[in-house]
Amino acid sequence: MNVLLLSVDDLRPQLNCTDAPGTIRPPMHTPNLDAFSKQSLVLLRSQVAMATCSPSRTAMLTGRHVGRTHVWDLYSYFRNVTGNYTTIPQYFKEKGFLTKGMGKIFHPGSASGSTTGPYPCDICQGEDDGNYSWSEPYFHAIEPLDNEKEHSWLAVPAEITDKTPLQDTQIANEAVRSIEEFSIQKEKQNFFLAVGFHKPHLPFVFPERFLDYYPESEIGLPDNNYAPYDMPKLAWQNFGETRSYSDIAKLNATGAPNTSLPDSKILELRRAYYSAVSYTDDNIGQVLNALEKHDLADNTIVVFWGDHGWTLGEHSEFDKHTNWDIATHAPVMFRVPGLTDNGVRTYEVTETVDIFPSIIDFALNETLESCSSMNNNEQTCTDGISVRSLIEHPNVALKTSALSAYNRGIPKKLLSEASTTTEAAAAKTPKMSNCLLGNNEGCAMGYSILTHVEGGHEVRYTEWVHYPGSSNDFKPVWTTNYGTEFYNHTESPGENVNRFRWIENTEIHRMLSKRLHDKVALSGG
Ligand SMILES: [Ca+2]
Repeated sequence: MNVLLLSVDDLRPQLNCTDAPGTIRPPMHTPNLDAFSKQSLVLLRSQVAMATCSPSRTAMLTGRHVGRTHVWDLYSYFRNVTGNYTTIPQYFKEKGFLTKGMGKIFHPGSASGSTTGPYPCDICQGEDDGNYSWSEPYFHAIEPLDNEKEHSWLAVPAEITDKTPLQDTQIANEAVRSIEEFSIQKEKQNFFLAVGFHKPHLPFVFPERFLDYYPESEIGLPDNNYAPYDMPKLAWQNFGETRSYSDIAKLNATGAPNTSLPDSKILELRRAYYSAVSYTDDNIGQVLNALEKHDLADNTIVVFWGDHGWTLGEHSEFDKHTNWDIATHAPVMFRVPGLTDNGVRTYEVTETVDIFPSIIDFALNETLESCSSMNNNEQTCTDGISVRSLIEHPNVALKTSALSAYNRGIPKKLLSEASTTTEAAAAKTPKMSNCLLGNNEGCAMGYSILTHVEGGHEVRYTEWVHYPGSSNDFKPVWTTNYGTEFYNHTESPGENVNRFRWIENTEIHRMLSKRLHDKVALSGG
């Protein structure tokens, strides 16, 4: 079996094929993903390890939670700061597969081992994890439009895209070319192809024609354009990334809770984001069609995943960077020829660290060892588990809970400020997060689980606690609590009211707290 991994950046957990019919207004136009879902195992409650690019991608690609990778930012490279862990493409490369990557799979720059720029590292082989993961040259497409931080979205007319295809169009074209090449190679080596699309990440740049699917009059405002009632302060993120674009900056939004953006801007952003999603769906359709055209669909496992969700005004946020469901939940689908042909949908909780063990189970019939709770030195192991059983038993729980984490308050430190030589040696880069070094203050960490309680209710339970980093062996201090959240999704699927005070010091509080602490201990701390 071959493997095709399709990755999408900042994809909200709302597609026409992942939500109940009629619940998304206007309906998302995602015909290619809709058709794909009908032949796939659709994980409808999959949770990312951390709702931001590099930590989420590093966790997925190594099969480990952030408590084990120690990647909580956009610049730390796991091989440099923590361990020389095996990645999914590396695993296949070492099995003799052709492994080729393109677009955004790892986070670019120093976070994936760049050898240029201000943060060199001894173990780095170049960005995108270099030769560790890939047997073939990596492909990057250049965005032809210089729109950096100028406008949060751009609908590009056909007369421009016809002459200079957008970045993701170039990636789709290269994927199609690669599939053709793989299909005619004499050696018939199996392949692992990873195709990472940049959209719908900001800025929302897409061919203009995709606006036609979303008439302005049909775009609606979110029904919860306010912060969750009684949330802890640390739960909030001030959507600085969105506010950094000049069209948003001139609105002078503060990013404070419940201040949001003007309604007209929210509608505009929603329409542009939806159009960017449909553009990505169209690109994915071209790649999937190439598999069909070259008779590879029947012997290629296709994995589709988004690295985390995104808020388009829900909670008055325009961001990922939180522990709320709309950020921690992202679509994941597995199309496994012969196993998922009729389509399976499951609402059982799963995690993106399950992707690694699942792919090698489906493609190689191999089992990935669980990582030890005692040490963090194993090169090849996982905090996840194969999702295979959900194909036959989509209503039988795979695991008790899914874990996400988010850190707050990590002032960056220069290497010269690292407090001990050990820390300086571990750093190897000029800036390291306080979560990693833990000198003096450490950071705050929000640990969040999605789980079920008596009566079948799905709930989210989150504790924000002190995390001293290396000075406490990378374990949290549960007794230093900065706030707790509890949302019952039966009562409030949008997580609009923090009901923690209702359960505080009850049996359910003790049960959920123990469940969270046990899960974190099993996931590296
Ligand atoms: Ca992302």
